[in-house]
Amino acid sequence: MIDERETARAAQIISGRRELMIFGHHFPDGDAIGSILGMGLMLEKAGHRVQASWPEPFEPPEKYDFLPGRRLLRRPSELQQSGAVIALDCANAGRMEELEQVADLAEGLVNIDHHPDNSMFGDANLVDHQCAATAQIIYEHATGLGIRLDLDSALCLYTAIVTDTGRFQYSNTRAGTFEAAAEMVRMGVEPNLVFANVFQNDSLAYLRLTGSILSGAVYDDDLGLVYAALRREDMKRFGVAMNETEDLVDGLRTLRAHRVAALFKELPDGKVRVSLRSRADTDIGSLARRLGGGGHRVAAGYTSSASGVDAAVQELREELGGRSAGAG
Ligand SMILES: [Mn+2]
Repeated sequence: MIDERETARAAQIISGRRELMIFGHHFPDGDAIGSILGMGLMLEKAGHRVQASWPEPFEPPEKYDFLPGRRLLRRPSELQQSGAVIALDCANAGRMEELEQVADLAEGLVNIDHHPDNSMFGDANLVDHQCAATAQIIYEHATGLGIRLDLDSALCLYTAIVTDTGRFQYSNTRAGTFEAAAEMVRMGVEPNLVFANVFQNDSLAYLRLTGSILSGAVYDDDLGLVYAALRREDMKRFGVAMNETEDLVDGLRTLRAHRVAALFKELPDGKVRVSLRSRADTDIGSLARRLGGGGHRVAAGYTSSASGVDAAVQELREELGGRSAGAG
């Protein structure tokens, strides 16, 4: 729950400044992008000049090209320092990477997020981990923030909610999530249009990459761990970019009786990014935090300090094996 005084404090920071910068996290997902664009449009309508960004690599995933408000987006290097910053979907200031410096110098910092481990780094913190998506917090507190939803911003926020709830299937989906979505549909958002753009928009190369990665999946019965690896040579062989692989881990989650699904991605610099998903009874958020990452109870990630995919797999096995099922 968010205290009204907190919303009032955020409203004061926002209403006092014409210039606003809205930042999301490294490798933004649908919630980060939808929230940035949706809130950006609402603030623009309220008379603000908005610049929106996220850390490099600044490559908006193509599947979100249908969302309005992309004119608000700036590369980090094109930003002009001005006014206050609103950080969206960031559990801590470090998630903004190089933009954290810009936020430090800003005339006020508003933190809007739904991660349970949010560090409350803002001058005002609208943090509610009961909300399925950051976009839902924006929706619920719009009036208090002095902004209003219209069809364009509703399309962005709806897309954010759909992606962060796994199309209303994950354990974060509550009645309030449907209520927010229902209001957006009432305003004219077409669920099928979002589906077609976000979930029926893969390239043939991506489809083939998925097949190849899934056919290499391994299941560890003792740990209930299903995992697969995406190596740099796979990306090159299939011609798929890193920003297309956000949902690849979901292909592993349909396996019967698994506890944890993990996708190990070799990054361009050779480090290994681990995306984790779990069933509701296994808290992988705290596991990811122990390994230097973060996230939610059932969806989290970290960048492994182990060298190479095999070592990263071993590291995760030890973490899962060393702690009993359902710990945390
Ligand atoms: Mn989110």
